[in-house]
Amino acid sequence: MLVGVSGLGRRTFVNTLCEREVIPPPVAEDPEMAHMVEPMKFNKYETQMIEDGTNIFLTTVDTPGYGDGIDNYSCFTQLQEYIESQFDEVLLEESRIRRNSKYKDNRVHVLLYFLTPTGHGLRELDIEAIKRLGHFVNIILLIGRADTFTTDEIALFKLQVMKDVMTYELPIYNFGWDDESDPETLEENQEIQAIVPFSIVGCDEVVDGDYGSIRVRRYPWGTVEIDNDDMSDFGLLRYILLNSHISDFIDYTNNVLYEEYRTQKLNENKDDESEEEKEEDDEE
Ligand SMILES: Nc1nc2c(ncn2[C@@H]2O[C@H](COP(=O)(O)OP(=O)(O)OP(=O)(O)O)[C@@H](O)[C@H]2O)c(=O)[nH]1
Ligand SMILES: [Mg+2]
Repeated sequence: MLVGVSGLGRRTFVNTLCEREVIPPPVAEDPEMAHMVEPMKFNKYETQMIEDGTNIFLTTVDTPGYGDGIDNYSCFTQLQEYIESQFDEVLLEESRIRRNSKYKDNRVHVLLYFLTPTGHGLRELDIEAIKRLGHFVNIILLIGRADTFTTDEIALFKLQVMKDVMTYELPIYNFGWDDESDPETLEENQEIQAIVPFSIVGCDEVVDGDYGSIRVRRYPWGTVEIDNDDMSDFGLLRYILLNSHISDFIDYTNNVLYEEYRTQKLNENKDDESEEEKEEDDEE
């Protein structure tokens, strides 16, 4: 799932990630309607690709309209309801006597949260959203349009963002959560954790380089190579999302986040039932 205020490059990111047009370009806006704020939408796109010999079925949920209003609480509620409703579906499916073998798991395994490149750390909107959603979904922070920063500025911005994450105890996905994993994996994950939030630059065109084609974003004064680790974290994030951590995200969602939700839901139901019983007893 992609969440972030308008124009941070969500569409460009997904299309660069999948190397094809998963999300089509927006239709031109009618100037007469420009003053109208449209409600947030959930747009689903499905795509299939082969990564390192593995077939990947990727569903992308884009949420245009997020954070566009003056009051954005309804966005948080809508997002939470969307994510919870997928959990509820699994809960319902689990309780069926005859399970549907064709059942498709629609849970959101990763929420990519795009931060605005302000240079000022997190905004209230970001903090509130992460607080509300972080217990239901793996949130990964990205910095959209990261090419607006200089090398020093991006380092400082990342530091500020992580300081805010600590101060407000925000439940973002922690790559180093499993300290029982083997030392090599743990070290690797801790290194990744030190890079969060990922700086992202979306591809604009593909040019021929000395060793094959290079994906770039071209400016009047030079070009950014999207997959060059010195220029952005896109290449690393792509590897994490589609290769190294794909099963970690799915497992963490199922074994930790969903399990917590399930326990809480079942307890609530039990409380409701015992209250009903009590009321019945009182009536008698
Ligand atoms: N400078 C810069 N511009 C970018 C980057 N990625 C995308 N853009 C540009 O930003 C504009 C918006 O990009 P989209 O990918 O449509 O962004 P979006 O988040 O889907 O936007 P909305 O759907 O309008 O909310 C386009 O003009 C892109 O070319 C980036 O990494 N750097
Ligand atoms: Mg878009």
